[in-house]
Amino acid sequence: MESERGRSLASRISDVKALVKQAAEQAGFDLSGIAPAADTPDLEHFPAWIAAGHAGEMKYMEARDDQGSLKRASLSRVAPWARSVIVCAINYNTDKPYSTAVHDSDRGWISRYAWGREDYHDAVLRRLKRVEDSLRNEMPAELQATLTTRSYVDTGPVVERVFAKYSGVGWIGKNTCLINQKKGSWLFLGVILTSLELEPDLPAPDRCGSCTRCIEACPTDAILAPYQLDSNKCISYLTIEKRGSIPEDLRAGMGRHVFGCDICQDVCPWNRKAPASTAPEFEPRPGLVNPALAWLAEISVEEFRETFRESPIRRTKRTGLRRNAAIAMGNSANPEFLPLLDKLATDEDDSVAESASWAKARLGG
Ligand code: B12
Ligand code: SF4
Ligand code: SF4
Repeated sequence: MESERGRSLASRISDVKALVKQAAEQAGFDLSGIAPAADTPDLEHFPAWIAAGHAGEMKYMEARDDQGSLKRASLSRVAPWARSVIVCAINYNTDKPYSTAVHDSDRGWISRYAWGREDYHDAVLRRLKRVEDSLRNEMPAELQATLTTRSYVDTGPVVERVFAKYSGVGWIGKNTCLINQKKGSWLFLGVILTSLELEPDLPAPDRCGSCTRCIEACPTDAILAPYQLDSNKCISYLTIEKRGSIPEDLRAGMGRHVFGCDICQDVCPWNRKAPASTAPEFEPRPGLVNPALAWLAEISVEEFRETFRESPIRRTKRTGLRRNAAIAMGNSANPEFLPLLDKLATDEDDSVAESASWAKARLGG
């Protein structure tokens, strides 16, 4: 009798796995999978990455528990109750050309993840909550009583790509991005930690092979070796996360990037046939794909607040965006920016003024 009950519970849990996948699809995710909430060899690289200083000024990456161990290096430190990780991924690709494909020197480059109307954190979390709700509402009552779940998009102490790999959603490429064989790497990830012991999917095999395009294409040599990225050199970090001045030796390599960078994904052969997203939130907003640099450099406090109210671009703040626009003007080879840079060189914001002086000198002004 006891084993009969046990078997029935096991089969119910396997039904829950099917339920999860169905709920993820209904919530609008393109891919989903289940990973064990276990420590894996990939996570062993994390402490070395932190110790090498590759997180730069992103101090939240270094959060530690009471014993002084890095929280992100093991789920057992932050969620000892977790048994499985439900990984969901949504495509944010659009049919617009690469951000760097515009040759108009007046315009800057914003990476494609930030072209949409809504911040992806909100768009993905809302969908994860729907999956969580489906789990709660539709799973057998005896499982519900002990169910614990927690959803994260970026902000939790979880190295999401590692769990995405072990959930079969994709492999971690040499550019460190999570790539799916059919959808490419223009994917946002979200994870639901759960106390349910669900049968894991198989990890996705690495399909990078002998390719090294991303490493060669990176303008600032931020990919130190396959699978190893130094944030301090990455344009995405410099334009979004770095506060104050950007080191001078990296500015020329930034080109006209003003927010994020897509180059190591643009060159990836697995993105050649990447489909466009159907999620309305990620539809490009007019003006954001290749914004006018002069507009960004002179944007007022009110216009910044209004324009980027729900956009991930908020994160760099008005100061960061104007600083980035000044550097991009310096890299534009367009002397028409000189009068504007003259004005910006006396800006009340130090990092904007200093970047504008650098840009003037670079344009020969
Ligand atoms: C911090 C962070 C950044 C930092 C650092 C990036 C990085 N590579 O770590 C910066 C600001 C640079 C950044 C940039 C971008 N990010 Co980001 N970022 C994060 C965040 C919050 C944490 C990542 C992390 O834990 N890094 C720690 C390092 C150690 O992890 P890792 O590089 O992935 O390393 C793994 C392997 O490479 C390998 N490894 C590491 N060292 C070594 C050494 C050896 C010898 C070997 C063999 C392997 C190996 O094991 C590691 C795991 O331990 C995640 C969200 C999350 N909570 O996970 C989003 C996240 C990774 N970012 C995301 C995105 C979209 C981007 C950008 C594309 C945005 C843009 N267009 O500008 C770029 C991509 C740049 C790139 N090539 O990675 C997505 C990625 C989706 C995807 N398909 O991969 C995520 C998952 C956010 C999300 N929820 O969707 N990001
Ligand atoms: S996002 Fe840009 S700067 Fe960062 S590793 Fe990729 S190509 Fe290099
Ligand atoms: S460009 Fe090549 S090496 Fe880099 S992630 Fe794509 S397949 Fe892998």
